[in-house]
Amino acid sequence: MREEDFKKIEDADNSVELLAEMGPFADLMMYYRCAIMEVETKFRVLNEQFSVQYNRNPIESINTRLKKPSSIVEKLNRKKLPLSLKAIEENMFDIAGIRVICSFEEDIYTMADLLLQQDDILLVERKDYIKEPKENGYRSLHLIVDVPIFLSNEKRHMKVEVQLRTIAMDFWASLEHKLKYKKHVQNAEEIAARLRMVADVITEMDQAMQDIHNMIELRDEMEEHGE
Ligand code: 0O2
Repeated sequence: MREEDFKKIEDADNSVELLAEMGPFADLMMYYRCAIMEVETKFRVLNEQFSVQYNRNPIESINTRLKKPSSIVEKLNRKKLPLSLKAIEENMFDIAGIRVICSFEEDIYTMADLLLQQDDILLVERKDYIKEPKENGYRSLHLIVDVPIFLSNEKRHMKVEVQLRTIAMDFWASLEHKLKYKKHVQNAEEIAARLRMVADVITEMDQAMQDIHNMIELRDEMEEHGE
């Protein structure tokens, strides 16, 4: 693709007509949308099975997003990568994003393991910001996975970024995200310090909720066995 085509892509966030003109780029975005559908369905299937077999839903909600064209171009420029579809596919693994919100921390690891066990899923990268939170207090489990999509004439392998978090981690990250993208925030340091403090509080809370949940599950099991 030519440089001017990428300029058009950058301007095309709100213009479906313009994007439709960008044949190869629009195709690539369609492949990523298909990859999101594949991975989202895998999580929904797991949640459904848990709901029937264990009478509970480990997944609270799932959000998906496709990176905006302008953000793709901005990231390519920032990383000094060429403006090409090849550069996007080979270097940008967060075009297709899926966020899985779980009630409990253990469910995050269960869901991640169950996804990674599937024989068409390949793990490309794993970042565990729960075991090792970021300096600012950010916690989540990040996976980059390779998933095949089956089109009418070919099979393609696409990368999808999966973020798994508890409800509390997600609540925290949404608020912190606002701080990052606001340009002129007064008291930014104080806000960052309070966010770090709250991150510790929710880490403790997640742990306490997990413990209580395990106690309830154990009691249910004992009752089932007539103990
Ligand atoms: P958006 O708008 O959510 O997409 P990368 O720059 O992506 O190649 P990086 O930064 O090492 O590499 O990737 P990482 O650490 O896996 O983080 C990618 C995404 O995780 C971010 O995407 C955020 O969604 C989330 N994330 C990571 N760190 C933080 C954090 O400190 N606070 C919050 N709120 N979210 C975080 P984007 O592209 O930054 O944003």
